[in-house]
Amino acid sequence: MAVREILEYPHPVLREVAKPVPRVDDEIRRLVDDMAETMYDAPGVGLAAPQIGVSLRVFVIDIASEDEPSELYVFINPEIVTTHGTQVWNEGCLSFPGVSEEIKRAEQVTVRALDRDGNSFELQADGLLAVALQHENDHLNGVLMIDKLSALKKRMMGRKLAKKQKSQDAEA
Ligand code: GNR
Ligand code: NI
Repeated sequence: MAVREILEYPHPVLREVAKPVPRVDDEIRRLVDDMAETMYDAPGVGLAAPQIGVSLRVFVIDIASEDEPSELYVFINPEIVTTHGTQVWNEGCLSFPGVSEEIKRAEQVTVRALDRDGNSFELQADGLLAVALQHENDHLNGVLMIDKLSALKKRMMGRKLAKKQKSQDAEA
């Protein structure tokens, strides 16, 4: 297992539509293990394969808080099959370090996917788990949280990111 580098916006891999996993084999299980380790190291509540430069339809989620035992969910070739309602959550993204914005999403989702052993399962989620599922599923389609913002918030975030880039360039 290894902690992998997390790609940041505007890395072009983050904009690709990820490809389905043809077969859940040991190589995919190694990828999943690296993703889990990278997510826990960050730390984050989820991580999608494109964020470590792998354009495959895989993500991991663990929404357990620090005082709870960890509960890792693995999603391979996920499909959101139903959604209900709306909710707003203050979201962050490891590919946009230091920024967070309120984003509107479905309140409840049902997702179907393959697990680490290649077995199909279905999960119904609400609250933060539903938010994380939709956030990670977006990553597989090259959709980023900045795309979900109003024009005004998008401009503000664009300015924030440009300012950060400028100070990083000054450091380098
Ligand atoms: O760590 C993360 N926190 C988070 C908080 C609210 C809504 C979504 C997320 S996902 C994010 C990790 C990440 O960037 N996953 O792609
Ligand atoms: Ni993200």
